[in-house]
Amino acid sequence: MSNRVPSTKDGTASAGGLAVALEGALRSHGGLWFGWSGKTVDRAPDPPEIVQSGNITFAVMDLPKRDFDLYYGGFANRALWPICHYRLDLMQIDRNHTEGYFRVNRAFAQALAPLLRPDDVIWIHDYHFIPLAAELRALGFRNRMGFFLHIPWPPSDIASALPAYCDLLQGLASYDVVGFHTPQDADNFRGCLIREKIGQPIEGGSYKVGDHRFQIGVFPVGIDHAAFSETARAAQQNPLVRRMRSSMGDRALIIGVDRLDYSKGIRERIEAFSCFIRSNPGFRNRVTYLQVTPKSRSEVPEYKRMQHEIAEHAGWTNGNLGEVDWTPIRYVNRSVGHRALAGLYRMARVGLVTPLRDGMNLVAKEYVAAQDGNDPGVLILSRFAGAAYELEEAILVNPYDTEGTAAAIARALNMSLQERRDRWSAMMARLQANGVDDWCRNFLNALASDLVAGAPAAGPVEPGRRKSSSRARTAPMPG
Ligand code: ADQ
Repeated sequence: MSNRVPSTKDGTASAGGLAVALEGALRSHGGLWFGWSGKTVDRAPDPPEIVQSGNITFAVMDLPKRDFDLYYGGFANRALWPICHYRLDLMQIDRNHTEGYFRVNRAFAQALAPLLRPDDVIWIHDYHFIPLAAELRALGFRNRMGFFLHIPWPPSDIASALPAYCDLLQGLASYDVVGFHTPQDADNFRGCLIREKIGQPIEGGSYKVGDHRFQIGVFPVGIDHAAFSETARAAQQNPLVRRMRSSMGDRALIIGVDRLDYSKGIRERIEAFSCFIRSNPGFRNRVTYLQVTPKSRSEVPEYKRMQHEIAEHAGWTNGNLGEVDWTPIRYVNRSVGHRALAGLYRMARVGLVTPLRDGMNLVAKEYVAAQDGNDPGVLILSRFAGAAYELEEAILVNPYDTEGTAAAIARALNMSLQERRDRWSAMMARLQANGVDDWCRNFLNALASDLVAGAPAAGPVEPGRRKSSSRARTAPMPG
C-alpha cells in the first residue's frame, strides 16, 4: 500500500528503483498494490478501480478534492513532512487537516477491507498512512502488517510537536514491524515510546503494547546498482548527454539533482558553490554547476514561495559571478529521463548531495553507481542524509556550514585519482551488499519472522495464489 501506485494502465511499474523493487517483490509472491489514483473528484469516489497484470492486482481509488487537500496538502505535507524533517518553523497545525488525515486513512482502510484475505501480509509505505493498521485492526483484521517510513523520524522533543502525536505513536504501535532507514530514526522512535510510556521493550528489540508485540527495525533502502551502472555506461550515447558534454567544453561538471523541496538544502548549496568560486578564483570559468530540480507540491504555499526564492538566488548568483562566456549555475526546473540522468551523473566530477535532512537520499547512491570505476567522480554528502550511514567514504559535510561545504568542493575537484578510486570502491561495495532487493527481502522476512516462530497469525501468501482467484468477492472478516 502506497500513496502513489505505478501506472495501472498497462500494469507496469514506473522506472523508479523503489517501484521496480516493490513490483519485483509482488511478482514473486503474487499480490495487491493499493493506493490513491492520482485523481481528485467533486463527489463521493467510486469503489477502487482494479487492473490485473500477471499475478499483481493494482487497485486505486480517487479522493474527494477537499479530503485530498486536508490529508495530503494539509496534514501530510504541512505537519508530518516539516516536523519529520526537523522544521518546526514550517509546520502548520490545523484541526481540519488532522481530522481529514485520519478520516482519509479510515476511508482507505474501508476501501481496502473487501479486497483483503485473511492470509494477506500487508506492507504499508510512508507517512501518508501511519494510522492505517489501527484502522484495519478496528475493522477486525489480524493480518501481519508492516510499516516502512521513507522519511526521518525526529527525536521526541521535536516529534511531540506533531498534532495527534500520541495517536500517531499508537498507530505505529499497531503494526507488527515498523521500519526506518537508519539506527538514529529507530532510536528516536523508541525514545518517543519510552517518553510517552507506550508499551515496554521486550527481548530482541521488540515492544509490547497490551497483548500486541511489534518489532522496530532498521532497513536502509538500496538501489538496483547493477542496472543503474549499466544504464550510466550506455547513456554516454544519449543525445542529451552528448549535447551537455559538448556545451561544457573542458569545464568540470558539478551536479545536484533533487525534487524542489526545502529539505534538500538547494539554497544553501547554491550559496556554498558561490563561496567556493569566490574563495577559489582559479576555478572561474573552469566549472559548471548543474542543478536539476523538478517542481514538487506546488499547491503547498511553502513550496511555491521556495520556488521563487531559489530561482531568484540562482539568477542573482549567476549575475554576480558569471561572465559573458560563462554561466556558473545552470538551474533547470524539470525532470530528466532516467537514462540521461545516469549519463549526467557519470559525466559529473562532483555529485553535490547536501540535504538539510533526508530519510535516505537515493540520488547519492545513484551517483556512486553511475561512476566509471577507473576514473570516478567524488560524492559530497550531507551528514544529515540517511545515506551518510552507509556512504561514509563520501566527503561528509554539514550543509549549514557554507565555508565548510565550499572547501569540500575544492577538495573534491583537487582529489587524486587514487583517493577517488579508493573512496568509490568502498562505497560501491556497500551498494552491492545492500541492493533494493535485499531491502525488500529483509523487510518481508522480518514481517514473516514471527510467523516462522509460530506466532498466532496467518501464513505468508502462497506464490501465484491471488492470480487464480477472483477479487470481486468480499473477503471473510478475519479475527
Ligand atoms: P525523495 O525525497 O523523493 O524520496 P530521493 O531518495 O533522493 O528523494 O529520491 C529521488 C528519486 O527521484 C531518485 O531516484 C532520483 O533519481 C529521482 N529524481 C530526482 N530528481 C530528478 C530529476 N530532476 N529528474 C529525474 N529524476 C529525478 C523519499 C525520501 C528519501 C528516500 C526515498 C526512498 O525523502 O529520503 O531516500 O523516499 O525511501
